[in-house]
Amino acid sequence: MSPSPHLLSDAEVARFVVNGYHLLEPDLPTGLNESIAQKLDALGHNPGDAITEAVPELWQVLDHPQVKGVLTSLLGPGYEVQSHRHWHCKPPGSPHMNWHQDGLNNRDLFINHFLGLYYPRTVSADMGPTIIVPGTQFRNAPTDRMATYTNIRGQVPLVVKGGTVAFTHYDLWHGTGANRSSVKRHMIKFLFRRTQDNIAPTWNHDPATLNRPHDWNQRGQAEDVNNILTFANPLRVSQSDHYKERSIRQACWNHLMGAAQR
Ligand SMILES: O=C(O)CCC(=O)C(=O)O
Repeated sequence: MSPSPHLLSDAEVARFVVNGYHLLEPDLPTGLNESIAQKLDALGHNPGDAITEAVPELWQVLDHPQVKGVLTSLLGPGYEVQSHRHWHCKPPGSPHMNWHQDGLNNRDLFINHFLGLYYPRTVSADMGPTIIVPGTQFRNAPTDRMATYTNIRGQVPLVVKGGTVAFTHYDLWHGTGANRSSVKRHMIKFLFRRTQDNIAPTWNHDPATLNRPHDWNQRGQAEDVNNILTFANPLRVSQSDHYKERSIRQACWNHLMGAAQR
């Protein structure tokens, strides 16, 4: 693919593989986020998949070049916006949601589908943010047990600016805080799917960044693929666990690079 200002870099793709999420603050037209939030405030019922008919302005988010850039980078240019979508409204006083993984417990070790969570209104810590656990996307856990876990090390509350889109791996562990504020927290969940295996990278790829030597000072903070895939350890797991994780990451990266086609 020829370089584009909206496609991700190698380091950003590698970080998605490792952490299972990527945050974007697209440069949306002035007033769009607030007008979407106000329309959602006024909705009397949840229209399910028809949320985009009730609030057609949501297409301006999905069609934004920066949003398309992330989707193209991670799923290829033929990605599909799936017909299922859902408005998650957390009104004031709503309780927390237990940890869970979406999907059917058949883990996808490659990046063949994922979610886009759009927050039209700024989410503060007391508004019931989505809480994700970076690095859990390749880890299966019994759903009933996971629901009893409490404060998981490494969790990240998505305390975000209005207009943020959080792209999250389908299997990332997540839940929410309680909404203790007096404001409705809105999130629209979209699903995206790959339709074709890559035959080459679909992001701004620079072959020169591959195979850099180990950087024992920067480790996972380094800005090249090799060091990110080798060292990053968002869950701070043990060394033997990390070895296993690394081989899954590498297979995922190779798949994105188009290795399956060669
Ligand atoms: O409302 C949220 O922030 C999270 C919703 C959720 O966990 C889900 O859609 O699976």
